[in-house]
Amino acid sequence: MRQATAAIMKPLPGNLFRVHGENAEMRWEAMSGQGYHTPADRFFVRNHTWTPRVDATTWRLRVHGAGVRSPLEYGYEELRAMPSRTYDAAIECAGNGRRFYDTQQHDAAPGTQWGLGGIGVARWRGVPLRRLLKEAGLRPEAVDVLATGLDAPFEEYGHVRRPLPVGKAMDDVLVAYEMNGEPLPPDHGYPVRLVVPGWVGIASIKWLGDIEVSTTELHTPWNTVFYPDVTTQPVKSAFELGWNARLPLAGPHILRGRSWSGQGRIVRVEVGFDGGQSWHEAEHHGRRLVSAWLPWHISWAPQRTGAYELMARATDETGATQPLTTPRHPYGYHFDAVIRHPVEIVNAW
Ligand SMILES: Nc1nc2c(c(=O)[nH]1)N[C@H]1C(S)=C(S)[C@@H](COP(=O)(O)O)O[C@H]1N2
Ligand SMILES: [Mo]
Repeated sequence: MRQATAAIMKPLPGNLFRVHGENAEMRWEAMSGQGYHTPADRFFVRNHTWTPRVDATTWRLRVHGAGVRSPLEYGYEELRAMPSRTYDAAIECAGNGRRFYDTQQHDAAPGTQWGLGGIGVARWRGVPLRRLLKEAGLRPEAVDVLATGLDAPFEEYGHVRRPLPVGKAMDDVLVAYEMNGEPLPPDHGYPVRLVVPGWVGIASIKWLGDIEVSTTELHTPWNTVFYPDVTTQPVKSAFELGWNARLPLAGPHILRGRSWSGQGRIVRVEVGFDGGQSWHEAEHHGRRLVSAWLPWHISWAPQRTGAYELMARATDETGATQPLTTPRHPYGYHFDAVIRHPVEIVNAW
């Protein structure tokens, strides 16, 4: 048996990550003092099996199926030589925040007990999937675009693979080979992965090996047994603070955080310091126009020592806002309720 953390190649220092089996969650305090993007050394990893070693010099990407007129194959250098697009996008696991079904709503959902660290935002560069589909002669009858990973088969279900509706595939999906200006790291899909903005992380297939375009709806375990009926991500917010962080009474403190939604830009963030009895509007800075995440900050001058629950609630441009409790979900996906983040105010360090 491989050791659980042997599923991931990069170092997983305890101050940056919490390891759950084959997966590693980012600790939110690791974003404190960072810029807009999540550096690769602290970007969460979600692996069904383990990170494969793929040789880019022999790697080929096939685009084929009944939905295209002329099947095509691309090598790594060919892809890199094509006109590229670069943009900021979040990748977030559908199960991000699952632990709070248990700890906040006393209704535990089975599966990896992610806190809020199953998300990261990177600057991705690659070729629009639209371009490859057009080059292969996309037919008007095309329905689904099935991306398959080159990682080892998962249990009896085979290679990780999930169909995307052709409408999304032709919209803003990237066939990405760069993350934050560097070739993709092995754990994040080297040499090439999909990046599917706004959608659940499973859509962003890593170690991309094959793209099949169908003229009928496709079914794989990854849209039937796992992750059925989930597409866009709801609104969420996090503080760039450790869980149970200790802060000195001498303030005021500038509390920082980020909010995001798969449905549109964040337009408002409110913060509560007293368990949600009153709300104060946070200030946004930079990047308002990007639909990845919105950094914000707010000043807080606590008047007494002791335990507090910090809360942050965001609203996106569609009007979707974070509720105080979220309906039970059979798979524990999409926990979008406001998180009660415990901190302790102390007299001295
Ligand atoms: N081939 C392959 N692609 C995959 C996965 C996987 O295990 N194998 N995991 C998916 C899931 S569930 C998520 S949330 C994201 C995580 O991307 P990351 O590990 O780069 O953060 O990759 C997706 N793509
Ligand atoms: Mo995921």
